[in-house]
Amino acid sequence: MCSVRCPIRVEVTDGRVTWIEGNPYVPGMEGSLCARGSAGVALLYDFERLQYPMIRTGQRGSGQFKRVSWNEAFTYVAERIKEIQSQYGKKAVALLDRGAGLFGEIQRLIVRGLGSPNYFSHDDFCRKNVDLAYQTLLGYGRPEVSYDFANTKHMVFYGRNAVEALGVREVNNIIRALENGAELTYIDVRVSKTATKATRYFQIRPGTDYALNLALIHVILRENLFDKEFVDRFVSGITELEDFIKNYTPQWAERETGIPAYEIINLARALGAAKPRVIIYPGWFAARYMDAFYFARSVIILNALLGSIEQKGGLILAKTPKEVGARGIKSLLDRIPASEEKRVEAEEGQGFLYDGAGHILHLFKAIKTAKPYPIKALFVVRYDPFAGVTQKDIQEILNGLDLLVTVDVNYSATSWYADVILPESTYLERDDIIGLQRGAKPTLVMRRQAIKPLYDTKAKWEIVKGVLNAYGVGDYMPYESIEDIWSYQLEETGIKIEDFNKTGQVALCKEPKMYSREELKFKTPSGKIEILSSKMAEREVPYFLDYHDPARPNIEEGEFRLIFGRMAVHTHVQTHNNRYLNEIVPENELWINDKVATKLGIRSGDWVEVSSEDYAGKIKAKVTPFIHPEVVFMYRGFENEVPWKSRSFGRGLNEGRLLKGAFDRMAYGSHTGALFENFVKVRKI
Ligand SMILES: Nc1nc2c(c(=O)[nH]1)N[C@H]1C(S)=C(S)[C@@H](COP(=O)(O)OP(=O)(O)OC[C@H]3O[C@@H](n4cnc5c(=O)[nH]c(N)nc54)[C@H](O)[C@@H]3O)O[C@H]1N2
Ligand SMILES: Nc1nc2c(c(=O)[nH]1)N[C@H]1C(S)=C(S)[C@@H](COP(=O)(O)OP(=O)(O)OC[C@H]3O[C@@H](n4cnc5c(=O)[nH]c(N)nc54)[C@H](O)[C@@H]3O)O[C@H]1N2
Ligand SMILES: [Mo]
Repeated sequence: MCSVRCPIRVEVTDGRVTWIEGNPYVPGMEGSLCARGSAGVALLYDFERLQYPMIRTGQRGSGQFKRVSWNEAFTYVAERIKEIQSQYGKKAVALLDRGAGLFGEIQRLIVRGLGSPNYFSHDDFCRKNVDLAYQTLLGYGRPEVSYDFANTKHMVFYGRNAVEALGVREVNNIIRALENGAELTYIDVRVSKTATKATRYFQIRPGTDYALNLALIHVILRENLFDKEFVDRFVSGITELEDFIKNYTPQWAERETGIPAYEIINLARALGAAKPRVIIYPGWFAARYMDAFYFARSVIILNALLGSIEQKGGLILAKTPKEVGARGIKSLLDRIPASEEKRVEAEEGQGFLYDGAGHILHLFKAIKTAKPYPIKALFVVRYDPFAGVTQKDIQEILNGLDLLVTVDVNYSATSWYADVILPESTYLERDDIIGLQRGAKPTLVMRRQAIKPLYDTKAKWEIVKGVLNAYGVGDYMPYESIEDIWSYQLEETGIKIEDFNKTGQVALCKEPKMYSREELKFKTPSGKIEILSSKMAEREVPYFLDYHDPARPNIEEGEFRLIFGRMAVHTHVQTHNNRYLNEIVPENELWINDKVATKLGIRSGDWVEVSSEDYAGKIKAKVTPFIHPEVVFMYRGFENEVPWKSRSFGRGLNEGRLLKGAFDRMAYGSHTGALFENFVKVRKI
């Protein structure tokens, strides 16, 4: 039901799924699930989801499709791809998905099998800044760093609304830490649910978290609060950091952030006292402000100064199967030769970082402008980008594409505009490839079919196989069954399929493995934590970014910065039509500061219009003292435009339609999105 993929156990009675709970064998789950996890039954038995393959018959966006057989669908897609490739080259095909995740290797076989390098994920709108920041400093990626909440003494979260934008294990561990006496410092522009659990809450001025961190680093260095042994041994570039940070005093930061200087100094001292058992959390959804990449680096630098890396109660580095004395699963992707061509953004020169998955903003640009070269066919898998962008952006993307194929379980906004829809079976009706859960105790996990598909849908591996077969490269997918795939993946591990039977997972070692400071080595070229990153030098990205004061809206005129976030009972856009969850929260409302609202004559429950230059919508106001006056906030992704989804159709307001210009804006150094840099007008109607 969301990308956290909390492990579950499913009960089936007389061929019907009757109960879903947290996997009781997984530590931290304790059988619990959130509302969304429990509502999986309502997804499964929903008549308003995709039921069979379809090809568009009317205009794009008209909602006119015809039902076809799987064979027709595969043949149609393969033929269109061949036509496109003969005109524009193999690399004119791209695939965009919702991140690799646990089981995501499988869809990448499509794009590689079709001979193109152009694989992209949603990460640029999600966690890419954190990922790149980790890579530049530690040589590890974000999925390779976990947090030992249960044993920490002090956690600092910047808008990481962990108890609402939740993963069950993480919340359980955070709450346990609080019960054990740990402190939580929470920084947000509004009082989120996590703020209500915090020991210390700072209401920060929007977009100024970087200033706060520069001042924290300043105090920690000036007052020698850092872990000297750790820093001497592992951190390079301290002199340059000291030089950069000189003028960023707490008094200066007070003027930027609105947080009193003495509070910043006190926080630095509290962290110094609790070190090394501290977690300064770089967050998750980090595509917010233009300086997000440098902000994420400042968070990781704070951890490095406090010695909390590879430390009980701090940040824990993932171990490869080899590092724990085991053999890992074999890659399916490795069987297919990679294209020699360069991905679109790799053609775009220096000045920004990239890694395994391409930059989505560069993809959008290439589709719209045919530069650096045309992208004419796009597969979108388990992702609904059109739900979160402006109408203009949808139009420009569609104008550039000759073929749009979606693989989804629901009628997503993107599917509504697609040429071909390939419906996947829900996670309760299908088997997936074995995944590797990274961490100090690397663990293989298996997801198994609970019941047979209710409609004419297929598992992802079958869809991939169908496309590659029809295109004439079936050899890349020589497996006849999921057991064939599992056996191939497990070939070198000594693990058998049956070993997953009881708990759904097999750990590759008995105890979590941690390195002592004597053994520890980072995966950067120097083996150290590189403040002067080799990766950045190579790509000509500056090591430091000077702080820029974020623009202030004209509040008197009813202008605000637009921010948004996740809510506990929904997953982004995909659950708004879920029968159970829709009943609990059918639409969103607009949080607005009470003093400002009074001036604008707005009271709670009033309808207001929220508008950008090219979109306006209406929503009910929620007037509250618990939000900064410069922003308005809403839960994301409502106002579904697909009439087939009758429960959520037209309800609430979609912030994505208001993000004028956001998809041409690339964050400094990382070229990710910066989605909180938009202003809107609000007025009572
Ligand atoms: N405007 C705006 N844009 C954003 C964000 C925002 O807050 N606002 N947030 C950003 C972030 S952090 C993220 S992570 C993304 C999230 O954006 P999305 O990933 O688009 O969000 P979801 O609503 O989770 O949609 C995922 C899609 O996967 C489909 N799906 C669900 N289960 C399955 C399955 O088993 N198989 C298949 N094939 N499909 C499935 C759903 O039906 C849905 O269409 O959006 C990013 N972009
Ligand atoms: N229930 C549920 N849980 C989820 C998801 C879901 O859809 N539903 N999605 C998952 C995904 S894909 C992601 S990426 C994560 C996201 O996890 P989070 O990033 O924790 O979640 P958001 O709700 O996006 O939180 C954004 C917060 O940033 C705050 N904020 C805005 N501007 C500023 C600022 O300038 N400074 C500070 N300090 N805070 C600011 C907002 O007020 C908001 O509370 O959640 C994951 N968990
Ligand atoms: Mo995300």
